Formats: sequence, C-alpha cells, structure tokens
Amino acid sequence: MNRFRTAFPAVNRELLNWFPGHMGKGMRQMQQKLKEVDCVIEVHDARIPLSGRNSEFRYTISGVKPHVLVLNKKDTIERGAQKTITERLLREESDAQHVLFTNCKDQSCDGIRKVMPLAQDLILSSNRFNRSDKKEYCIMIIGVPNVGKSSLINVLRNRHLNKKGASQVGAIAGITRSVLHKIKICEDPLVYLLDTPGILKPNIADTETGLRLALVSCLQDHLVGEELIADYLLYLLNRRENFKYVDVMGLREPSDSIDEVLVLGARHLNRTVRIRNFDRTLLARPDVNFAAKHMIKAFRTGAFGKILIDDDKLL
Ligand SMILES: Nc1nc2c(ncn2[C@@H]2O[C@H](COP(=O)(O)OP(=O)(O)OP(=O)(O)O)[C@@H](O)[C@H]2O)c(=O)[nH]1
Ligand SMILES: [Mg+2]
Repeated sequence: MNRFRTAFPAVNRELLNWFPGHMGKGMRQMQQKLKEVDCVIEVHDARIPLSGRNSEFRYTISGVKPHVLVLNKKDTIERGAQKTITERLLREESDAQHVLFTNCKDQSCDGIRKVMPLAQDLILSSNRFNRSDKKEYCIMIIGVPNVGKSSLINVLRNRHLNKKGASQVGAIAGITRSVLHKIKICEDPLVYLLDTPGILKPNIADTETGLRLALVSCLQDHLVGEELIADYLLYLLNRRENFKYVDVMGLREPSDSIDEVLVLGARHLNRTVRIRNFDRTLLARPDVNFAAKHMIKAFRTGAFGKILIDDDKLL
C-alpha cells in the first residue's frame, strides 16, 4: 500500500486569493495602453506551463494582438520537457501558439535570442489597425507576478542596446506596481517594451492551482503560510518519490507528515522560538516556520533537482 497521500486536501480559498489594489488598477492601465501596442508577450513560469496563467488576459489584453508565450526560468526544468510542453500547448491551448523557453539569467540563451525576431515577424504579418503608419513597434509584457517580466525587459535591453537594469527586479511577487513608461530596447527597428505589474485572477481556480502559484513565488509566502506551502511541496516530492528532502531536513526516512518533517527539521537546524506558557514561564519550541522557509528555499534554489510541477497535467 502506498503510504503517501494521493490527493491534497482543499484549503480555504481566502489564503490563495491575492488581488491587491495595484492589480485592478494595473489591469485598467494596461487596457488603456492597448491601442498603442502591436504585440503582447505573456511571460509565465516554465515549471507550471499549464497552471495559473491569468485567463482574463485573453479577453481583455491579448486576444486581438499578436501573442507570444514566453515560458521563463527554463533553467528550473529538464531541457527534455520543453518539447512535450510545446506540443501540448500547440495542440490544446489556442492562445499559446507561439511558445519560447527562456532563462533571463543567461545572456546567451537561445530563447532570448528568438524573442524579438518572432515578435517582429508576428507584427509584420498582422493587421496593425490604427498603428499601421507608426514606424516603431510597441510590445507589452504581461503575466502573473514574479515570473520574470522585468527581468526579460532588462535582458533584452542589455542584449540589443547593451544597457543595463531599466526595470526593477525582485524575488518577491509584486515588485512592479504600475504600467511603466515605454522602455526602448532596440534602435533598428525601433522597439519599445512596456513593463506591467503581475496580475492574478481575482478568484483562484482551485487549491492546487493556488498552491502551484505559491510554490513558484507568484503569491507572497507569508499570506499563504509557509507551513502550507511546505506541506504541498512535501506532497509533490513524495508523489515523485523524490526524497532529497530527507537530507535537507535532517530526517532518518521519508515522511508524509509535514508536522513531523518541520519539527525534526527545526531541531536539525537548531532553531527554536520562545513562547510564553500559561504560568508565564518561557518555553523553547522547535521553530517550524523557520524549517518551512528552509524547505521552500531549498526547492527554489534547486536542491531537490529540476522539477516540472505540472508534469501530471502532461500525461
Ligand atoms: N532561475 C531563474 N530566475 C529568474 C529568471 N528570470 C527571473 N528570475 C528571478 O525571478 C524573480 C522575479 O523577477 P522579476 O523580473 O522581478 O519578475 P516580474 O514578473 O517582473 O515580477 P513582478 O513585477 O513582481 O510581477 C527575480 O528573483 C529574478 O531574479 C530565470 O530565467 N531563471
Ligand atoms: Mg516586474
């Protein structure tokens, strides 16, 4: 009998719905700018190619414009998976017909090299409506938070203009908060990119979609709860029989209990928190929150290997 969970229990939606004011405002700003846009590049995380894309973009932003789907952070999945993902998208997702895989941390990445030529081809073969007299191209970069939209702009600008750091980048979701000014990234042809804030759907589809987004940092960890994200990670690792966490958390054997993993992990890491007992004496307890953060960080820094989270959806 399998001793690991075969399904993850549903969790309170409120933990997974994150739609702060700047997202609603950002969406409105993006719609207003749309008439100045020739092409939309949607960036998403390559670990979740089928989960968590904001389907509202299709109706409000990208539907009428040439569209490229950039699956970024390709360094976090096996190279061999790219073909399977692309075939699946081409077959089943009508709004993912031009797909590129990129690593914004690698200037020489072949996907990065293909972004501008592909966008230019699509623009040239499109009807530019009110913009057919305009010489310059304007491309809007959209996506959910923290997938690397600003990083993509920076790496393209660096590649084509040899200039650095036009748009602020950060490891926490919600760095870019409004639609920014046009950023020139190429002289010939003259191309401008528009950076935008990461925008989620106001209502998350289901628990697993929300937790997959959380695991790759599209939500803010403390809002979801680090222990919950670590539990979902444990569930995914056990399902894959990936037991690298045993060493990372200082365990003797695999476990399906997040409480056990975090308590033993905190002891292994020698981290305690002091809590006040009912008689006002101080007690030292294992710092399970620290242990959860440690486990999530290990996943995000690749200590558990390259993991395509959506692999179950590709079967
Ligand atoms: N491993 C890896 N990390 C990346 C890559 N591209 C960006 N990152 C990291 O992902 C994080 C988010 O990058 P940003 O460019 O700020 O993402 P964003 O989509 O603009 O985020 P918001 O503005 O918050 O919506 C940063 O820590 C980047 O260093 C990549 O190709 N591979
Ligand atoms: Mg940004």
